[in-house]
Amino acid sequence: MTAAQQFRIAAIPADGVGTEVVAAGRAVLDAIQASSGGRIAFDWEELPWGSAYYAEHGVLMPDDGLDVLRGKDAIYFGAVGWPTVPDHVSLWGLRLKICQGFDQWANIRPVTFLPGITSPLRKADDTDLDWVVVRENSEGEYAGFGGRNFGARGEKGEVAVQSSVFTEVGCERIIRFAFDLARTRARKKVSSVTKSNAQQYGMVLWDDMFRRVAADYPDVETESVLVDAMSAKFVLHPEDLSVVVASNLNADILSDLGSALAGSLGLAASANLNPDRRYPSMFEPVHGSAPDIAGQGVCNPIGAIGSAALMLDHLGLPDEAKRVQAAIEATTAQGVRTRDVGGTADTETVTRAIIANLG
Ligand code: GGG
Repeated sequence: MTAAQQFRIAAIPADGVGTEVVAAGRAVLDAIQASSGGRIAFDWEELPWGSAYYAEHGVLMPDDGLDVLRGKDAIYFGAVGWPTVPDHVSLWGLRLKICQGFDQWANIRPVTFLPGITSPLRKADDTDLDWVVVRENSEGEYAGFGGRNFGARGEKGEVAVQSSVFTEVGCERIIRFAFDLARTRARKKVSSVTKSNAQQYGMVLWDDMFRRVAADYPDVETESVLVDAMSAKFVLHPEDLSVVVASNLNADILSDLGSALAGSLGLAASANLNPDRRYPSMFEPVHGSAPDIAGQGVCNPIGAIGSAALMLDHLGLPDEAKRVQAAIEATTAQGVRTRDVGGTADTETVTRAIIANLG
């Protein structure tokens, strides 16, 4: 018998429904391991980081947290954010610390239309919508440069400055990534999104880089669209989309719009990739911690389970990734759905159905 392939994975459920959906994803991965005939072994380390950890330690993760994660093959993340901690503190203290600390510069967010789920966009003759938002994940509006001056000029004198940073290297690598991805898809097209009429420095550099990189990919269709017009296009002409590449903030907003159009934010999976593979990549649902429904066992686990499929693919297990994605599709087609997508099933029922559908 050949030795099992071992994968060291850190689980960081973090806050709110993050704990519920990571448990669901782990149950699916346990089933993949169990059905592999000893071929695959996931070696988990679950880390208790997040807003509860902050209440005890004053930080979202320990100072040596990146060292703890460094030797892992992947990180499986839930969601961060809880009403007891200011949102910018929790985001910067955990998710962004990991994404930026490990140079996970490519955030892939597929917009997937699942069978049996009503979408405001789906028409009877139009069942094969799917596109991917590629989010620049290391700089742009999330560079973290700025400051606040607390009223140095007296009453109502406060000033806050937040600077975006666009670098030639940062723009080129994410745009090139988008073109390489487009070449693997049926529709070979990249739509670049900026607001470069108003953001006349950084986003004009982005547009310049887009034109330069596009010249290396004459077989790929291109378009440059302003973010406001792209929001309308998501709704009015989604059939014209394949790969959409945008800066950190614009892509974050567009991917939420895309997943809502596909039926629910709870469905959307994502991968934060360090494509150079010097550091571990991180896989997480697009959604946040949803304090309004946390702890009730009713959240949608599909975004997290889809993220587990992306992780399997990244780990070199494409057949297992396809099995998980097919099981998700079989489950929604059977009408086993949480309430955000019109069903009555709870998180556990959907998870069990996906496991049963692994085949
Ligand atoms: N699982 C994704 C997550 O936890 N998101 C929390 C959030 O507030 N994200 C904002 C962002 O990353 O831009």
